[in-house]
Amino acid sequence: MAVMHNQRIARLLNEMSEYLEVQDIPFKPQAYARAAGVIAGMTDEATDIYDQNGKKGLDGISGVGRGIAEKIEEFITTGRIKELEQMKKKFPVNVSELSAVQGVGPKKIAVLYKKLKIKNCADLERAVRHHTVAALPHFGKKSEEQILKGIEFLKKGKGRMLLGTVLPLAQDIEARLKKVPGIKQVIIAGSIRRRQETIGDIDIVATTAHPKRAMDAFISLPEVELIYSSGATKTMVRLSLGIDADLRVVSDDCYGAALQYFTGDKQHNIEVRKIAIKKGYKFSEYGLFKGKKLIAAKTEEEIYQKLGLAYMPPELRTASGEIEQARRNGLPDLIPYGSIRGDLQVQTNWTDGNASIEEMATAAIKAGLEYIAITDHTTSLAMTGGLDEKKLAKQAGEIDRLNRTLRTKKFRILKSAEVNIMKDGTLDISDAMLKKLDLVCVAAHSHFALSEEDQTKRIIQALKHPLVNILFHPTGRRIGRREPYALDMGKIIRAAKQYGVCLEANASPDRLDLKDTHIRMAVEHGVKLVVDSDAHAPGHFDNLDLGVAQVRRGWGKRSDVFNTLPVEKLLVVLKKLKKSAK
Ligand code: DGT
Ligand code: CA
Ligand code: CA
Ligand code: ZN
Repeated sequence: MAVMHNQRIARLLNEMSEYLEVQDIPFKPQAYARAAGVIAGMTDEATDIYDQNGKKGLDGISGVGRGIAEKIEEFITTGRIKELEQMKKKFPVNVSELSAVQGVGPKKIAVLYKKLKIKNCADLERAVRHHTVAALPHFGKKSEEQILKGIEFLKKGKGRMLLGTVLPLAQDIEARLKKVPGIKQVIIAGSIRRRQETIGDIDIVATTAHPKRAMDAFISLPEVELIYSSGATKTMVRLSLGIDADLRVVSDDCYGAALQYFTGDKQHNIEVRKIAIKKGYKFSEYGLFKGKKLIAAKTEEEIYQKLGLAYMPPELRTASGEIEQARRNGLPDLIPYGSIRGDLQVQTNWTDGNASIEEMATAAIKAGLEYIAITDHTTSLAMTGGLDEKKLAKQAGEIDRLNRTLRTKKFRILKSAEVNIMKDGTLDISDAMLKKLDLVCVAAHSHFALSEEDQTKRIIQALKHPLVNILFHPTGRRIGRREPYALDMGKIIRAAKQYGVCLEANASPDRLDLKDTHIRMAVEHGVKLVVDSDAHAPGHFDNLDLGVAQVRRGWGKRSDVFNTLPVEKLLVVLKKLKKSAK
């Protein structure tokens, strides 16, 4: 069975939800959306559950009712959901494409189809440019402008997928190719190896004395949907995930050269080639040569060394100063993967997460963590059922109870909250209550349209608060969906330093907020970071390494990230940092 099955099922359930909502059917859409979230966040495969316990097993997943369990069974056994296909026939609209446009929801999609026969983004763009949309009910001139902006934003990111979506599949393919007899080395190169936040295609480098065997194994992968071309050194295919993959095969002697070449990025490679030429070498994917004489090809290390450069981790290869530092042996010792000890942003079913505090703690222990902070939303974020002070106090009682039972496991649940920052920079929870928490985290979730000056002032106002320890997802972007709000990051970073606040490197695949350049700025200014998964489901702790990757891309060391510390130490340094605030 293909990998990422949970993701595929979740995508389908989401589609069900969207089509039901467009038809204005009550309640069902929410149930499907919720089930999709549950399935996407599960650590067990739904297909395994079905194999072991049938429909009953699926029905037993909390958040999945009997009707939806039936649909999942239908999909697992037949590969389709009839009802969805019927709805698509009746309503031949690309709902997921249209609803990706900021400001376009199911109700509007229904109107757009009924009145203007709009079926997809291209139709919508044409209509908006002809100003035929503004006159429709629920629309106006302003929403036309917003839609156009949204479409342009989507076009910019077209064809690229989130690292977090592609990486698990790429790693799985890598593992399967490694087992093919005759293949010596296999590695994912390109933007994935550099852990870039979005991915254009998957580049795989393999070494073998039997290229044909490797190519045959590659094109026989169950995920291969289409073969563009297949030759002795290069095969290009399309995968069912909706992304292309290339396999290049070289002999084992030039593994390092090929790997360096196909890892990129292009700009880094251009700079490296310039250095090679200056030294009188020729450099290609087959090696570093002086005339016809081979100088280095087997490993990346020896190629860089012959060029007078220290080895550069792939995450740094962006032609932004790494080559100068490598020449001086001045590259930072990057934070290692797997070095996060505790996750400081975890939501539960007290608000918009889909599991209990206990279930999240159990999953965190399984993921090898030593502590988590429970950071449910607060009262002014009504759509998530944000907690007021009474509920926060009640939650604290529950955490105390769980901590007593977890003591033997040396695991600790910290009391915290994702306190909502109001428009004027104040918080929606009283100081008296905040004082009872182990740490206080803040975030903005609304008023994204403020001017850069006002937004910066507003956030700094929150950082000034004497009890605030961490600013969550500082720029509010959602990759491919929402631009960051306007913010003077230089000022935010200086304020974080001044007021003893840590900045979050949020590891959620579509946030990755802060981004690499901001992290580098923070690190340069000595501002401390934390890496959080922003978990809303037990499976989300797996995302922590995406945040570590982002910190590595921002030249961050282990010592720059506070939650690499054991919990007692973490609490001490957070306090100390706050005390040092001016
Ligand atoms: P992507 O796929 O858009 O996410 O980004 P990359 O970096 O994976 O780019 P891709 O797939 O076009 O090429 C993979 C690597 O191969 C790239 O990072 C550097 C190398 N490469 C590709 N084309 C060229 C080229 O024309 N010149 C040089 N020096 N390197 C190239
Ligand atoms: Ca690529
Ligand atoms: Ca490529
Ligand atoms: Zn948030």
